[in-house]
Amino acid sequence: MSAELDAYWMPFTANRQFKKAPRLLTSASGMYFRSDDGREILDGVAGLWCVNAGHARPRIVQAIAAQAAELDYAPPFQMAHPKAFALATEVAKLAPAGLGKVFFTNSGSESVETALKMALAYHRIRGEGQRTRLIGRERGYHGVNFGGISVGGMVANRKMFGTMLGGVDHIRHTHDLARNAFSVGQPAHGAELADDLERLVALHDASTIAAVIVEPIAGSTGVLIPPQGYLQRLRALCTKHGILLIFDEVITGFGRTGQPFAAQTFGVTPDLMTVAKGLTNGAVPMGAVLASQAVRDAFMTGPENLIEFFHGYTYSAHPLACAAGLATLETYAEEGLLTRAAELQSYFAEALHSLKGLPNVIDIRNCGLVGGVELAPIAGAPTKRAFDIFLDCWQQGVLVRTTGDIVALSPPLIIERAQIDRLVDTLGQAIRRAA
Ligand code: PXG
Ligand code: PLP
Repeated sequence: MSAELDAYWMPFTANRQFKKAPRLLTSASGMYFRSDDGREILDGVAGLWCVNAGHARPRIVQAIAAQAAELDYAPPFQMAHPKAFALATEVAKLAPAGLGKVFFTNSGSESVETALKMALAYHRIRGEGQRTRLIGRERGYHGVNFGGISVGGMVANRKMFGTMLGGVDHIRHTHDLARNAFSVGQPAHGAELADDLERLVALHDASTIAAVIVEPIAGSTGVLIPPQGYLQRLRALCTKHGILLIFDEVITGFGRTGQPFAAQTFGVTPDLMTVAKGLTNGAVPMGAVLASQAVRDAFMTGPENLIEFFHGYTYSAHPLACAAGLATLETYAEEGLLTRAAELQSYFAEALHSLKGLPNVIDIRNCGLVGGVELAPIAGAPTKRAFDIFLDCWQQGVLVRTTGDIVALSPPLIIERAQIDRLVDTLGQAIRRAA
């Protein structure tokens, strides 16, 4: 391993393997990265599900540069700067009706921790402090901090880290290849899986449960689209039992599903929503929790001179992030990007589902501009088939993402039809070669 690669301990990476054959990106513009060996790489995953408007968009670049010169930093506790209010107002305009109170963080993981704490404090303030349980879902991904891995349901993210948060439980996941393989859009079967919450209510009693957190579409765990009627049923059960419903829209937010948020696409409104990624087009780290009026108002009941919510980060509502966020939302609006996935979804679905019948393809899933292709693992070598396909695509100049033996696609929302064709063709060739 060369010495200059050694100091950097890379996240979620096979470090030793990577450093033997590094994949380095040195610049980016629009739909493309450039690699250190001068190749153009079509971005099939919006960086990491975040660069929804494409790379290095001039309005965003200029906004960040100007902000750094004008006001580089402002303390966010008992102080503020104008763009924090402006961005919160713009985010609230896009949000599902009633979710207009915006608390800023610096990542999806921080948004999740913030939402979980908000839920616990909300119940306590209202005199229901016995509601301390947090419910997640199997195969959920809610970032990597302790709250998020506790409610999360991916074993690799959990098994090394002890007992995590106490009092957490999980409802079943919705992945069902036997009934739903190769569904186009939302699968038909599985709404009844939401009733698994009744099992946990029967076990723990509703009066002990603070919140349920789910991703409307589970992204990291392999693009699991909610069965028809499932989210509606989960919403109804939470309402019935006085449990807050949290949607983790870190991946699905900002146009991925054809509406600004998946809550709007699926017609189900949670009490709290976590976002990040597309909020700033990935250009500056930022996340947020969107809270309902009722949740926010519950906090505004004590003496006015006291801090209502003992929570925040040094970099909450960072000026560079706010400037990037405002410019990002302007870019989305100017180009109609937050609904562009709805226009492209049938073309994208048709292209993706054309891979049905290729060797080892056992399922294909899609919604808006997110797609998943599930492969039969190589016996005795789980994840290898998908990783080989990822490497093959990289060599062919296309960036995809894998999780387990699932290939995920989530291109920037500016993608053109010909680029969808190239993305899917390259993936198809790689799948054939990996047979
Ligand atoms: N919640 C959800 C639903 C996410 O998808 C997070 C929280 C955490 O966000 P931060 O910003 O702390 O990473 C995420 C992040 C992948 C992949 O390829 C997905 C994420 C992160 C890294 C890789 O599936 N999602
Ligand atoms: N650790 C120490 C010692 C700190 O002083 C702080 C913040 O002041 C933190 C951690 C938290 O850092 P951040 O606010 O960037 O999350």
